[in-house]
Amino acid sequence: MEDLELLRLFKLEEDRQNGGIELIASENYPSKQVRAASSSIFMAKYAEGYPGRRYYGGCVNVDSGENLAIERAKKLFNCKYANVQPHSGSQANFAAYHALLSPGDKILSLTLNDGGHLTHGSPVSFSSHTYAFSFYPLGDDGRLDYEIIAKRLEEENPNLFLAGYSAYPYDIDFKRMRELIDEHNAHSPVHCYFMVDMAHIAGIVAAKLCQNPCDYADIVTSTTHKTLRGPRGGLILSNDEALGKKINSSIFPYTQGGPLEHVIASKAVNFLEDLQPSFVTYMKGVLENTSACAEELKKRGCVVFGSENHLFLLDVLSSFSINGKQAQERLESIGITANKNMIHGDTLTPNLASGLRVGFAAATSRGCSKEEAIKIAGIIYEALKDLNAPVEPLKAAVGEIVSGWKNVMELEYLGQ
Ligand code: DSN
Repeated sequence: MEDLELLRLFKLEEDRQNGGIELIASENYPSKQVRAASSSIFMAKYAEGYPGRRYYGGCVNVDSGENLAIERAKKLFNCKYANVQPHSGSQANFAAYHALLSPGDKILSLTLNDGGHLTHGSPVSFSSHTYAFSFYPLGDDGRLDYEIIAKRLEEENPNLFLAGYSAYPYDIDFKRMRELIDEHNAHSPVHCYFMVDMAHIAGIVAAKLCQNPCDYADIVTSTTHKTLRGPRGGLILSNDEALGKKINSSIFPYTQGGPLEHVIASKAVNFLEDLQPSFVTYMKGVLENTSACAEELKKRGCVVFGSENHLFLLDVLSSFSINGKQAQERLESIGITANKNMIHGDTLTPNLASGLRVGFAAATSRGCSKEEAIKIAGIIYEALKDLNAPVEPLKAAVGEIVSGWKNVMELEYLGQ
């Protein structure tokens, strides 16, 4: 028997994804091979524990699958330890905090309105209930200010310094951060660990197009579905193998039960994909498209933050006298998906926000070219400059662009 209700929803979602331009910076499309692994027979296996040390029999094949994922992750990020079991980035962060800290310990993270994540100390997340968060702001120009970070380290004496962000459109100098923390630790009464949540930029790191935080941080967490182009899931990396043991027990048995071995197999396929030279070409395309779209909007007089990575923030309040919610809804009405976002110094609430976050990881996976990224900037500009202008010509322009793109269900493994 087929579940017709769900099949209908899957088809509608396929049509929605194929018919529109996806610019949400955290989204992407996995290849057919990545999707196939995540619906493989590994789904039917319980495997609490780690390869060679399971609480169940019959784990011989999933052990090999998980070992493949671990070894490929270590190679991709040039590190000594990898845990591929976290179900999500939030669970990876939860386990990383637990491996390094005790409840009540202090974490210094980026001011949330400047682009942090819920698990980086939001009042509505477990993180702020378990640990004592204090924050460092961005500088006046909306960029990380390493002098401010040094000053906040001295003021707070945290147990953990956290870098890595959800809406930061510039390069990050992890090496400089390591130096600041080492200088601080040389005289501080409290040892400060360095953690990086690289979920957004993991693909750029994998392609070696920016600094690798694994070279500098004690612990690095990530998701696997954003710029990496893998299945939804989490990942923890380190170069400290002793710390690796603590991370393992923080994931299982502390926060998770049975690992999702089918998703882990899918991560393994994706890591191999990301080790191919074609992934570097893809990631260069993402960076080029993001920057081409941002530059075109700037040429038209818009206020734009970035783009030095896979995303930029468009200040829609200054550029068009509208808020981020209005911009998001207007673009959705013509087939472009992006999300409202706070910008540095925002005067609006998070539900409205002054900015729009725009990224090209997903569109580039479907074949978006630099010329098309520039055309997309033009469509965004026309759509937002007059919210009452008819949608039909804009929808038609979106339709024309995506008609030449790959089908989201037919994307091939990047090694082919
Ligand atoms: N929800 C993700 C994002 O959109 O950036 C972060 O986890």
